[in-house]
Amino acid sequence: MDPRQHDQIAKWERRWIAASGLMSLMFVILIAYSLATEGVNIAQSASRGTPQQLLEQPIFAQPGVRATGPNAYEVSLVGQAFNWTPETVRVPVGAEITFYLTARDVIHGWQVENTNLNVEVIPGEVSRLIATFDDVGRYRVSCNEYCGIGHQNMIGWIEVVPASQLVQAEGGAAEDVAADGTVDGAAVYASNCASCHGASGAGIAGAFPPLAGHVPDLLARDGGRTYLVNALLYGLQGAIVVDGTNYNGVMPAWGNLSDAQIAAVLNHVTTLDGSDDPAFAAEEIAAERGQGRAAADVLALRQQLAIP
Ligand code: HEC
Ligand SMILES: [Cu+2]
Repeated sequence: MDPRQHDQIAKWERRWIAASGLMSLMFVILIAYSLATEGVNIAQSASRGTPQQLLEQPIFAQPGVRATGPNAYEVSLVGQAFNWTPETVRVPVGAEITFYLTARDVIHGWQVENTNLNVEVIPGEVSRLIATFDDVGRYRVSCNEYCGIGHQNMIGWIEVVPASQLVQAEGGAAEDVAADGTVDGAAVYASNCASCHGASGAGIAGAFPPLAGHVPDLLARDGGRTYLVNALLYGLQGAIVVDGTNYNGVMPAWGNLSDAQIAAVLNHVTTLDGSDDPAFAAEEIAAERGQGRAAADVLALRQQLAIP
């Protein structure tokens, strides 16, 4: 064997080693550069518990924005398939914002586009993240961990406004309450229901039942009115058939919405196809609250409606 052949190989090997060394160096430089220009923002785990315990904490029972000091705010957010509660968060520019995030069902990812805010949102865990927005604007929040069939609709917003423009936010409800105190059912629907049932209530065959034209059918049956109120307050789980299509999914409970919001959204979904106003009243919702029903109990209520 010619020993020079080994030299030849060693030379190319050296070049490859140099090339990969150079690449590592480039990575280090790029990381240092992005740390210097973008900063680091790593979420911390603030507390743990069962998802239910965490959701019962005051900050998550009434998620939203609260002032905690001069130019300091606290924002609590709940992620669930397939939306963020509240959907829109309004905070002042330049203030220190502490975000607390948790999930109701599965793991979601909370990413504020074009910023370095990116947190994994985990059921049973509260993630804390501190941020300051230097520019006024409307920032889009998307879910970046695949969480189910409506994942791509899981969009939220952060509106960063001049401090003078900030009306003290009252939880997530402010958006759909008009100046005269009436609740806009279409706005409640757009924020909470459209991600699954579709903007026009057409649903997705096999996954999310249609509501337009179907809810008046449910309402017309004996017990239909009470059933609808319960489906909103306690959710619905189990096998159902709508217009000959099978569904066997889970609808989360909407008990975090106020009585007036639930009444308004029920009026909205009942009249999507131009049916008469069923005039659900907040008192009717209040009467069914606090019964501690489960989504499966609501299925039993539905079975009593004798749907063909
Ligand atoms: C996460 C997705 C999702 C969201 C958001 C959602 N739903 Fe549902 N909804 C479902 C699923 C899934 C079902 C069927 C459950 C089953 O298969 O048992 C359902 C069922 C229903 C039903 C009962 C239909 C029937 O035939 O009995 C009504 C009424 C309803 N939803 C209204 C609403 C309203 C109003 C909102 C907003 C406040 C809403 N839903 C938000 C997924 C969702
Ligand atoms: Cu998600």
